[in-house]
Amino acid sequence: MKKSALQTARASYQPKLPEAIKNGVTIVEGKATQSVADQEAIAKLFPNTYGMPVLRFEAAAKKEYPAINVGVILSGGQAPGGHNVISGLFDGLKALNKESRLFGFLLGPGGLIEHKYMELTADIIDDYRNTGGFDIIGSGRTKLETKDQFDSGLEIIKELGIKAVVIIGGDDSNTNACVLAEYYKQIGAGVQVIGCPKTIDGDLKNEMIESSFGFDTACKVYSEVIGNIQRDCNSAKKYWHFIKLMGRSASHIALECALQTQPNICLISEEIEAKQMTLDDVVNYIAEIVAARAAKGNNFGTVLIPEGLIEFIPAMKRLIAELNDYLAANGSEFAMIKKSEQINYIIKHLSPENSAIYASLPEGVARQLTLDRDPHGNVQVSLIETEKLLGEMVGRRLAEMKAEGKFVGKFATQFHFFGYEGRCADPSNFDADYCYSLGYTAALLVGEGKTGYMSSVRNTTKPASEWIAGGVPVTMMMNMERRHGEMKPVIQKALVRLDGAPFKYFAAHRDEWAMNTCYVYPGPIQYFGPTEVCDQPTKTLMLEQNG
Ligand code: FBP
Repeated sequence: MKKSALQTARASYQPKLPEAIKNGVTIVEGKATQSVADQEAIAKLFPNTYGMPVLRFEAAAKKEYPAINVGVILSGGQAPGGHNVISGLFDGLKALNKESRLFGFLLGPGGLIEHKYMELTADIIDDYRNTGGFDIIGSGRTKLETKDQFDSGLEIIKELGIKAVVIIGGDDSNTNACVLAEYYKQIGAGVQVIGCPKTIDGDLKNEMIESSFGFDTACKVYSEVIGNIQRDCNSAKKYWHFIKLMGRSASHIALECALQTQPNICLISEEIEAKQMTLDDVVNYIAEIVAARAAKGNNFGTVLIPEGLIEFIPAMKRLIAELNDYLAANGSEFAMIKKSEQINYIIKHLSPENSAIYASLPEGVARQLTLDRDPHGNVQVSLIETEKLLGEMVGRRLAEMKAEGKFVGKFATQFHFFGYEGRCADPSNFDADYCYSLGYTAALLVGEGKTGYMSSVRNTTKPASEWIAGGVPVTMMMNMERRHGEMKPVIQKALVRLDGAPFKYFAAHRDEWAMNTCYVYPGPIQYFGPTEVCDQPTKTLMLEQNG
């Protein structure tokens, strides 16, 4: 692998660890825990792993540990810092016993089921320290959920003498990790399962997990480019930039980027849903700000749009649900309709409310809603170009306002989508340290014989030496939710809280940011330099922890 100058210099960065786990450790157990909701149902489904205490590691005299073989899996979308979780895990296992070995299952959970793996030796690990990406072993979205899969995994686990599997993933992958932990314990397989909280989306967090890794770096990458666009925008003063930001469902990324860059407008899906806003309400909200800025001679601005917005607009949600049902039942008839007639065909066959909304959509979006479907026949919401949808509809609304004498300016647009470019960036110092600590902590949980736990590192707005490392029982984060028509135990997804400090701060400032140009230009992530430039956590975390 040819290395860039930064990669070479960055390879020698030694990530920081909490002081308490640098040498020997002892476990301090908290009280027995309960799931966040549906206690009876979850306790029944997890008789062997429910109710375990929260664990905290404290410094103690060094102990002897036997050599342990461990398997690791990267699951789901890439997030900066995955390689540091693996290097922390590797170093942690070697610190327990230098004969310990680490095996990586290839291309996600599928590697465990299909017995595809590689041993991760010191040379390989060294090549990937402090780098972005998941390419060391690859990732995948195969869901680990059936008994056959668990049994197939157990065959290779036994063959390699593996005592524990560490699953690095988001809420669904960690839910499945817990189901696997429960199953292996129930059948007496002697295999531990530990989870690590990953996702740029930032929606795997709760009282004990302060943030999922990768959120920090991804938001800093997006904020850098948003800042650059804002400077361009403020220089030429002639475009409105509509910027869609990744984050399948929750709006944490959009909110954090708004806190970092102070755009003119940022939409928060959770607020739009809470206020039961229609698509027209959202369009009017943006158009009013464009018109008010134009009245002051400012025909430019920025709008941040969370990727999941469409599904949070109640009327759009109803339209998508009807389209899904209608096309599932009448797909073959629809396939026979001439392309030029398809939109009219759908308009004629939907209920009056949904038909009116569908007819009001720009043609490109209407087509996306009916043609681009996933293997289950559902609309691929993340492919919908929401930024263009809103830009076009705002343009139409402004034309009406112009005719009414309510808009006096010009409206020219540019569109952007920032997603994949942030998922594999070299981890920021925060993510490099946080991930390494999560991996190292996972090794300690394995060494202490724990299963059904998620590695947890808290107190993260303080210097790394003061971070608190331990484990949280995964069942503690669960509730029952309807999935594919059935009630299932799942880790509760954390959406943006409208009563939380980050949203409240944003809401208190957004009117000023809308009318005045208050852009902030964060610049690129810095890996070397003063701590106030290089080591800051996200604004979301700072506000959540410190108000
Ligand atoms: P995870 O939840 O698996 O971490 O993935 C998050 C994410 O990056 C979302 O923000 C995005 O909607 C999705 O993955 C894209 O998925 P894919 O990589 O399959 O296109």
